[in-house]
Amino acid sequence: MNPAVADLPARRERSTAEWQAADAAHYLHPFTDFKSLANKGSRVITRADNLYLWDSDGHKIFDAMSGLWCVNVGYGQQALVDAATAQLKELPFYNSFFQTATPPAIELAELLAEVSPESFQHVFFSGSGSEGNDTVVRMVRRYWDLHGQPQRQILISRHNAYHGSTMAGASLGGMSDMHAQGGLPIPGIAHIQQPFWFAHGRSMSREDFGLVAAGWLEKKILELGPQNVAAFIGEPVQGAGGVIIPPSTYWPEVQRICDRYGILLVADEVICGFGRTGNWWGSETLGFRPDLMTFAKGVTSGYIPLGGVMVGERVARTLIDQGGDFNHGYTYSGHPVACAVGLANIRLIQREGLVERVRTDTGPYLAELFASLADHPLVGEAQTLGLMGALQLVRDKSSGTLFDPSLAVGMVCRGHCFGNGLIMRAVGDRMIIAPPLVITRGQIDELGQLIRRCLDLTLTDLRTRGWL
Ligand code: PXG
Repeated sequence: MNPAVADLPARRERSTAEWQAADAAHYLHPFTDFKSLANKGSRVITRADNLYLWDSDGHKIFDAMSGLWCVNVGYGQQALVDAATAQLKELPFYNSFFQTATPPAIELAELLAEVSPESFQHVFFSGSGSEGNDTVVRMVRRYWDLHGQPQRQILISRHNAYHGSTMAGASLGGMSDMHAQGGLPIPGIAHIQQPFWFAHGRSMSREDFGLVAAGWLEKKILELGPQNVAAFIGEPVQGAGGVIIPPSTYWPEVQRICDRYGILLVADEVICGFGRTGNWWGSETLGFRPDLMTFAKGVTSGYIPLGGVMVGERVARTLIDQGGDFNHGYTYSGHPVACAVGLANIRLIQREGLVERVRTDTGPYLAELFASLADHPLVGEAQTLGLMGALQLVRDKSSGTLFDPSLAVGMVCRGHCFGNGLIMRAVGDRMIIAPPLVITRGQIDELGQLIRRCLDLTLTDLRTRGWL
């Protein structure tokens, strides 16, 4: 070993209080009220294996969120560690800017084409999902420039969508709290309502509502002028927005509308990609054929940052055949270590048959569990698709009446989950999960027991507070 490395001090073991003090003194966390976290103290996660995390007090936690929707193969996969280690030794970095490339980036591009629908033969790498969506904005505008329609600038997205936190990503996203800071959205982005049946469509059947919600896209296109619209972007299933699973009629109708006006269709597959919905891509499960697909997270199971855009033939042919320089890219586009981990990750998913397992075994089994949780007095709607699930908490089950949002009932439930060793997220009053794809039937049973216990504790708590 390099003597300089041997001399490095090992990481100092610290108590939770010491970690929290140092954290509060120096570390600004994403999407966080810094002052309130500093007063409360972070939960410090120190290690992980399979589906489980341990915190600095030694508590074991069932991670039903796969880190942040990304650890698809679960924690502790030696093949990914070995791939990173070998690549770090051989070639830790080289760029792809000046007519150079590295073997892992080339091989990963090849493998991504293999696991994608036939029309996707090319990829543009980024370092994250947000950067991937910045690439999308630049790429679709470049596409229309090359087609002699530079006025086609506008990308249409949806309220309550999440497309990242860069200027373009946050603008494409439909989170009002994000738009409220920093002068967003940037020009050339328009939003329509989301296809959220429970919130916006309960007066009609899901299928009818799906067509109505897709119709909002057509209405917006006509309002803006089809000649000005570059693309429509959406997550096949909205993740951060609360696992909003659209009616089956929605995406095929969106496809028809985009085709009708020649508008590019972009699937943000950052959460849905790499097996989450039971196919390699969420758009395959939801029945549409995008022109571009943004990915990140599951491409490396979160072991190392990597993202990108799968570029379908329609756009690729234009960029390649008529293009000239595309003046866009990141230092870490095609980072060799990240790509080596991506390769090991995808090969592992293939070898273990995880995508098929989600589609034919664990996905349907999770659906059965959620169907059984639907009888709980707090649950107004229980939905899953593959290994994503949402429980809508309601004040009155028979009428589906929601709680007053200011009570933040979802956070009460989340508190009980945390206290009982379960990470389940709250988005408003929707409790959501997206466990690693390696989850077994036995672990789904374990998850079911934990969720039911936390729902029961929440019910008792709400009654004690007089909120029910
Ligand atoms: N698109 C989608 C669909 C995402 O879910 C991004 C883009 C941005 O990716 P990066 O790698 O730039 O973060 C995401 C990220 C949440 C939460 O609260 C979700 C994400 C990120 C942070 C929090 O569920 N998704």
